[in-house]
Amino acid sequence: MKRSLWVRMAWIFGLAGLIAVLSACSKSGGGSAGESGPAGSGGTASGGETSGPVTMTFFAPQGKAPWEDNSYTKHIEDMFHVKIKWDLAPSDALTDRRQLLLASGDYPEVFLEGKLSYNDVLTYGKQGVFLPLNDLIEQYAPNIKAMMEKKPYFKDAITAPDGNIYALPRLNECYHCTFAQKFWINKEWLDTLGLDIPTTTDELYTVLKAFKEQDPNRNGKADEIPLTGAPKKYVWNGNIDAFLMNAFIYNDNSKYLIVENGKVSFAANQEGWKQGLAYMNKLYKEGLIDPAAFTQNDQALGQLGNREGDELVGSITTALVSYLVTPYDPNATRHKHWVIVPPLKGPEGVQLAGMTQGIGDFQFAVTNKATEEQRIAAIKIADYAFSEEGALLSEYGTEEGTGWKKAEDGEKISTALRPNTASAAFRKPIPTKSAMTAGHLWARKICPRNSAICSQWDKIRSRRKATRRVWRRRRMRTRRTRRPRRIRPAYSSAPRMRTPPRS
Ligand SMILES: [Ca+2]
Repeated sequence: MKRSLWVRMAWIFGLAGLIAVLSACSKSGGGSAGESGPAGSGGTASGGETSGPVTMTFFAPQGKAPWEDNSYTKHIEDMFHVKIKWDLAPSDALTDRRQLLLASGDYPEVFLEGKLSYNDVLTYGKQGVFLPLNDLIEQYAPNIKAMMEKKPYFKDAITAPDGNIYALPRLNECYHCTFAQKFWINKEWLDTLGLDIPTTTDELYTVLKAFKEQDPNRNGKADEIPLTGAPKKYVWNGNIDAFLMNAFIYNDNSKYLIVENGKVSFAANQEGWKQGLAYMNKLYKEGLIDPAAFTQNDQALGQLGNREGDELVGSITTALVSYLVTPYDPNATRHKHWVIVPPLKGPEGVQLAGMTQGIGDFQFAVTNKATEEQRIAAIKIADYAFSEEGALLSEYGTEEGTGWKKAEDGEKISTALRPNTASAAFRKPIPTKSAMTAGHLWARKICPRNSAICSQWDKIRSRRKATRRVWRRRRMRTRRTRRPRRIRPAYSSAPRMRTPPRS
């Protein structure tokens, strides 16, 4: 998502995740870096030379590739002279597993990606399970310190009421993440109908009405969908109110809180919210909002936007229009029809934009099982994730030239990385399997849907799928020629529909 910023963001937990992913389970035992020697978790030296790598266990979600073989894991292990053992949980059971560990008292030294809520952090911080990181940061984490100075809100957000920092979150200030409650409109259709980009809610109504009634795709059929979206669990800020409500009252699209005269209050029981709902209700009743916007997932949305034939959608609420129209196919042009709509002014003059500061769940915590040596190593690893180098290597892989390279003087990053703007990235060899299992696989977990790496992955995956399909067909053909044809049961004789029909 973001990039350089994202990357930085990845810092902590990207990194952490990364690290976790990287080394995962590990066969454990001896050290891999440096000298050798079993170096259990013991060890007392607090600073300089130690006899062997510091061994410790990190808790993290299972990645798609083994963490222990990941090149970034190895990089970290070498760099910090540590040997990481991995305690991994399936992503969808991460919270349960973490709670179980904490309740049993048999938890690891470090939670690398613990997905901890504010309450978790306070609870376990007060119980002494999570150690205060303040002194460790002060002594061993110059990058985290610098970040707290540079971003006071980051420091505020991670400091508990008692003044301690018990855990660290991900931080991600990518530009398009900061103002991600967006609205996109089909400029091609606006031009066809001689309309301008709407600036108010009334103008938007007029435009949507025109999309519905004036056949902007010029196929002679009333098949246009003026406005679509999707539940936000499937599509980033795809819910209809994410953008529109901000023309009536501030909508953070998450906790629905606002600050009025210095007091925090609830947005969704205010008059402005009611007006916003009434406006959306009017759009819906008049058939301007796609009913599927309340149920469809990202795949259905992509099928709708990228379908062959006439273009059907006039506008969409989401952070990334690439959910709807792909920019990654070199032959695709539809995405060029889409432009962003600035915040609309509502009937009462309200004109706001939802803003997100880049702090996610808490992830990294050091427990009271960690020895002094392990604590220091752990905080240094987390700190490295906050450095530019650490973020870069964890996100894109540890070897420059494999999957990424630094831009030359004057070279624009977007040109180098964006396959859609200059097929440059596609001309480069696709990362080999080993490169993928090294930093890229886990990097995918945190990269934005539309980043170059992700898109390459999608491309690779779809190619593999296509190859498999071809082989399957060949096999079927050979079978048919060899065996006498069996009569198929009636239920399987119906032709399969590739895309569900849309009304
Ligand atoms: Ca039409």
